[in-house]
Amino acid sequence: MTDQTRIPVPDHIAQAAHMDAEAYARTVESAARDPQGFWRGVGERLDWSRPFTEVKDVSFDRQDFRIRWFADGELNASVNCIDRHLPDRADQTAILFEGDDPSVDGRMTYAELHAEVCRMANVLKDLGAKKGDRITLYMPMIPLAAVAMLACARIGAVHSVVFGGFSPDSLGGRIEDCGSTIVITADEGKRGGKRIPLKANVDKALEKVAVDKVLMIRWTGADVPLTEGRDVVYEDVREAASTECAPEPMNAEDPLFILYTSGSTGKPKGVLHTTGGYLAWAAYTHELVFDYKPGDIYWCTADVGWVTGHSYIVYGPLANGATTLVFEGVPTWPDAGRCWQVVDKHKVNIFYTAPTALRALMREGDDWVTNSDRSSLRLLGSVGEPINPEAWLWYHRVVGDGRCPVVDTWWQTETGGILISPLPGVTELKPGSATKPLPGVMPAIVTNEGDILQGAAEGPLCITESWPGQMRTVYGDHNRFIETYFTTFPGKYFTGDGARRDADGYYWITGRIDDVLNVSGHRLGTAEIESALVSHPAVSEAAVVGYPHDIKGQGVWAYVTLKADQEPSEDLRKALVTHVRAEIGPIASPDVIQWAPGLPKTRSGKIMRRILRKIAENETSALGDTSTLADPSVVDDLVRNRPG
Ligand code: 6R9
Repeated sequence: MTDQTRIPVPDHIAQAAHMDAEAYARTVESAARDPQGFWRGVGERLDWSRPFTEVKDVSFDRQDFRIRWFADGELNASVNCIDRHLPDRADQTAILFEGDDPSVDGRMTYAELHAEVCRMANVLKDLGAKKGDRITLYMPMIPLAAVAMLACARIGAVHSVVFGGFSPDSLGGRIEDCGSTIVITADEGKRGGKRIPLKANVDKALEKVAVDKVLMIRWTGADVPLTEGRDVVYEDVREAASTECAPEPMNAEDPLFILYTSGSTGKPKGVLHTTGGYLAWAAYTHELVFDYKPGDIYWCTADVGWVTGHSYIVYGPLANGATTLVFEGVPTWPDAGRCWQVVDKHKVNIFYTAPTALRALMREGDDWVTNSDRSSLRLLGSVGEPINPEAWLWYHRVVGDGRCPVVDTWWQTETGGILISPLPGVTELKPGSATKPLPGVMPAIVTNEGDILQGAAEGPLCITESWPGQMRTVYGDHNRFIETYFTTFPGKYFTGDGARRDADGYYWITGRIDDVLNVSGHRLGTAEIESALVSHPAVSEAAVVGYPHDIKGQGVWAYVTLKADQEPSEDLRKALVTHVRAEIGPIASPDVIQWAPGLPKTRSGKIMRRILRKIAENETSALGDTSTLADPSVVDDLVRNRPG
C-alpha cells in the first residue's frame, strides 16, 4: 500500500524553497557534467583564510587509496560557525536552550557564543592543549557542550564526544584509544528528572587510564570530589580568560573530530572527520534538506554524543548562521506532550527527531499532540533508522497537521552528513522511503559480487563516488578503515545497509545487513555486547542478535551459554543485564536473555546467526537448512525453550 501512497510537494513550500524541481534537475545535471565545478560551489560556502584551488582528489582503489577535498585550503571551523556571522547577526540567538526542567531556558547570541568559545579556548590552552591534541567531551546536553566542541575547533584540538549515557568503561576505552590528554565534563547531567553522575563516571574511567587535566563545568552544583592538580572547575577560571582567541588556521584535511561508533566486529571505531569537507557538507545539507532560511528556529532532538548532534545541532546550523535549539531533556518527560510544548514555547519551524521517539509518543495517543498549537512548524525530519509507514503517516498527519513535508534522511556517522533524503520543495514523498540521493551523491545497489544493478533492484547499498563529508580514516587504524568499507565491494564505499530501489528510483533502506544493531536509533555491535556478556564470570559463550521491537525498532536478544557449574536463574538474568549496562551503558541492555545449552555452529565453529535471528524473530518454521550444523539438535532446544 505504502509504495503507492504519495504526498505531493505543497505549493507554498515549493514556491519559497531554496531548491525547486527545476533547480534540482539543473543541479543534478551540473553535478554529473562538471563534478569539480559543482563541488567547488559546495566548498565555497565556507570562509577560507586561504582559498582552496584543488577540489576533489579521491581514489577508492586499494593501491593508491586517498580521500582529499579542498586539500590546499585553510580555514577554521569555529570562525565559520561564529565569527563570520558577527557583522550581520551578532545579536541574533545562536543557541536556544530548553532545560530538562520545563521552567529552565536560556539563549546565547552569536556575540555571546563568540566570547564564550574564546574563553574556553583560552582555558584549554592554559591547560596545555595545542593543535592536534585529542580532547574527550563527556557532557550533558547544554549550550556549553557546543561551546566546548567549538573551543576545541578554535585551537585546532580534535574533539571526541562520548555520549553521556556510556559507562565509565566505555568512556575509558575511548579516552585511551585516541590518547586524549584532557577531558571536559560537568558535575552532573539531568535527563527526565534524573541526575547522571558524569564527573563520578569520569573519575572511575580515569582509574584505568590517565589524562593530564579534567575541565569540569558546574551545572547541577552537586558536591563532587576534585583531584588536586588534575581537575579544574571551569567557572573558577572562566572570568580570568580573555574573550578573544585567535583561531588556529587549519588545513582542510586536518582532523576536526573523532566520533566512536559501533561496527560489526571488535571495539567501536574512531570515525575521523576533517575540517573543510565535513563542514562544507554539513552546512550544504542542512540548508538544502531542511530548507533552512534566515530567522528559522531549528530544533534537532539528538544528543551531541551522536553524529546527528555534531552535524545538525552544532556544525551545520551554526555554519549557516541559524538559531539551533539545544534540549537537555527527553520527549516523554514530564509528560508525552513535552516536544510540542517546546515547539510552541520557542516557535520552532523545523523539527528533526528519530522514529523511536515518534513510536513512543504515538503510543501515548494523539491528545498530547493535538492539545498544542504547532502552527509554527513548517518541516519535519526523521533520522536514525528506517521509519515505518505507520509512524511516518502519524508524524505527517498528527504532528504536522498534514501540512509539513517529512524529510526521512538517510546517512551515517561515516558519511558526516545526509546522503539520501527528500528535498522539501522538490520531492514527492512516499512514507517510509528516504527517496532520492542529494545532488552529487552516487548510490548504487549491487549484487553480492559487486555488480551495479540498474532500475528497480534490492541489495547491498554502496556509494560509488566520494562526497566532501566522507570519513577519512579510523583513528589509529587506517587498514581497518579500508578493510571495513572498501574491501567487500572493491572500488566502492559499502554502507553496511541494504536497500531497495523502486521503479521510480526511490530508495527504501531495509536496514543493516552486517552484525550491527540499531536499537532506538543507536548503533550497537553484536560483538561488543557479546564480549560484555562473556566477561561475566558465569558465562561461557554468548551470541547476540536483533529482533523487531515495537518502540525501539530493534531489541537485543542474547543467547547465553553458562559455565558448567552455573544454573540459570532470574537473579542471574538480572545480574547479566546489570553487567552489560555497566560494561557498555544502558542503551545496550539485553531485552531478552535466552539460556542456550549450546549455540548452533558450523563444523568450523562459526555461529550461525541467521538461525538465531529467525528464532528471535519467531520465524521458527523458516529456519532453512540446518544440516551443515555440527549439532543440529541445539536448534530444537532453542526453539522449544524460546521465551515469550
Ligand atoms: C545518522 C545516523 C547509521 C545507521 C545507518 C542505517 C540507520 C540512519 C536512517 C537509517 C533508514 C534512515 N539509519 N538513518 N535507516 N532510514 N533515515 O543515524 O548515524 O548512528 O552512524 O547510524 O542508521 O542503518 O547505517 P549512525
